[in-house]
Amino acid sequence: MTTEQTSAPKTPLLDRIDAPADMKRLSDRELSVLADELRGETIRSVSQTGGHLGAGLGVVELTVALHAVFDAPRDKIIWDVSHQSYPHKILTGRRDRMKTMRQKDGLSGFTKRSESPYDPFGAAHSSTSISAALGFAVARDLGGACDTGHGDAVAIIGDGAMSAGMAFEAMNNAGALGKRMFVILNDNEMSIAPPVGALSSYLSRLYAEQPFQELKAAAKGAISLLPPPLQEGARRARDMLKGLAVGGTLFEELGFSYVGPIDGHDMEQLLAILRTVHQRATGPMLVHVLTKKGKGYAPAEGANDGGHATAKFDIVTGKQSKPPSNAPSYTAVFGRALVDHAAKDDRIVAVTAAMPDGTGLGLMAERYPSRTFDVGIAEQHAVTFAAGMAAGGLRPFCALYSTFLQRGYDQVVHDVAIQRLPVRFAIDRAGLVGADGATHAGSYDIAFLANLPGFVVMAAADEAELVHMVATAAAHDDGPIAFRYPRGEGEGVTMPERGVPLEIGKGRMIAQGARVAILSFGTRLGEVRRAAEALSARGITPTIADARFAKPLDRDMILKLAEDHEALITIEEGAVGGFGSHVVQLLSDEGVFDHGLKFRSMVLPDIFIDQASPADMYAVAGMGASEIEAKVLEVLGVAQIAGKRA
Ligand SMILES: Cc1ncc(C[n+]2csc(CCOP(=O)(O)OP(=O)(O)O)c2C)c(N)n1
Repeated sequence: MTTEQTSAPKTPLLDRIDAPADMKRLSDRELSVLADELRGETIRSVSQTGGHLGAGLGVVELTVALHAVFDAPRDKIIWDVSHQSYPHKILTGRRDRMKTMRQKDGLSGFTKRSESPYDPFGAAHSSTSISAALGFAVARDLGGACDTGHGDAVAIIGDGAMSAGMAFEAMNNAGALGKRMFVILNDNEMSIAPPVGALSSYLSRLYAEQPFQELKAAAKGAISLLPPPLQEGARRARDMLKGLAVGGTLFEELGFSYVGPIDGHDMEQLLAILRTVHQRATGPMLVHVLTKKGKGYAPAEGANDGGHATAKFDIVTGKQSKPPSNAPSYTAVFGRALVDHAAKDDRIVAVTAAMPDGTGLGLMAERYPSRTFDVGIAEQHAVTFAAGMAAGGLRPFCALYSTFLQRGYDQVVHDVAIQRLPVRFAIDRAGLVGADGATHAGSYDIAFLANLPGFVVMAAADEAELVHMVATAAAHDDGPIAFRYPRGEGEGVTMPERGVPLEIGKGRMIAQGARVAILSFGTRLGEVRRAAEALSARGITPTIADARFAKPLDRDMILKLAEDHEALITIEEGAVGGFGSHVVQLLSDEGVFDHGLKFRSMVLPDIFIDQASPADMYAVAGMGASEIEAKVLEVLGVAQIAGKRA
């Protein structure tokens, strides 16, 4: 046995659980102990892999209670966002694979249909669970065929995720359809950052009006009266529920029966209430559960974000092991550059959708709180809100991750682009992002923005370029403008003292070579340079250019590259339909191919790439330096010789 195994706390109950069915044999007392073991196991496994911690710790008791009362996989337990699903994964046959969490070929950090029958619906973007649960409820009632059968549909959604429009759209629909389904509102008074907005205040009022301690006492009192058999107990639990329910809540107005708030760390309460609603519900039911993010692990409980996400850490001290960084992150560079402009221009305002730190807007919020808006998890609103501010004469920067901007696409088209409003889109996490996997990859923004009339679309090749692009966006009042940059650190280049607006639609030459030109859009430029170095050893010197703009294209530069070279290769950190497609359209429209130009376009492949390190994901995509080198050799017709030599 390794030291680690001998020193690991004993988990006799957890060791007996291969699937939720094994939990049915446990007494309520044992379920409580199981929850304690599960909490320890969750902490241990995240300490070894890094990942989402606080949200999972907050739902340990809830996870055990749900699996004890409901009958998965027949009953569909649907975790919203699903960053809190680690305890669920441990209980549903994936305990031994937790050490592979978020790694190449390992478990996903989110629920995933292809990973387990206990994950009936994949997630990672928020606020989808109620819609999905309603879909399952309707499929059940209309006789849909489902491999795991049909039972109840249960959505577990956080107070942060509940603030998004989709959640309300789903409740509106569910309330009207009146089908039996369960929404568990996991209210920990936290999102990634503190939750914002009127709904959050409303939820706080709900339990402020019903003193929690008294409810807890009442619940306990009622449960202590429960005599076996359970039927009798259920009757009493129902009486208890009457005391709990707060009449006239917003949820009831929407057609749900509301129960709560209940203590999500009190197993007795959870079991009693879930059993009762399970037994009695006839229509949509909302159970309001209060939990604490990071519960039971002091460093997470004490962290500002409740230990939302973490690198590997030392369990005793909570200290995270992060590799030292050599260059500032793109996010931080953006945040600082924006503040510099905001200092000079009080029309600059900034919008984030629940990610003030993730998008680098923390500094802006600190310096200019009245000009920085955290709208909650509400990307659609963020975009139209920014459009309104632009129409009203402000200069809004809408800072979103590429993947979350997807949710606001119609707003981008309809509210921003068609009205040609100068909203500045700061698009973070562009390209492949690593451990969060396919759901978080920023693969599509180039394609879905560059096809919009009047849009300016830029990509920074390094952190200095990003500073100039912030300046360019700040100065651009003639319609919408977007600039994208990846997750992680910059290249370590010398930083300009201040950003200088770039000429719209003009690229830059990086190196003059011969025969083949590589036209890069974004941060693959570093890999292109490395490929060029390797090629020079073979006597091939590619010309390298940085396009800077996918829209408008630098027509003159591109046509000149085409004219002066036998082959042209484009590369971008995005899916097909983006920069390369626009270049090929230009070249074909101009008849360049009629004269025999060899053209290749390196884009993300037409697959969803599973989680791994960003470098590994780009290797899967075939977009590293060696693949660029191979592409050059292939297009010049020397690949085979190279292959033979190797
Ligand atoms: C559409 C979308 N926008 C942003 C995010 C990033 N995000 C992941 S978890 C999270 C906070 C969720 O808060 P809550 O629902 O209260 O769950 P908790 O972490 O508090 O358990 C956010 C904003 C996301 N997953 N999806």
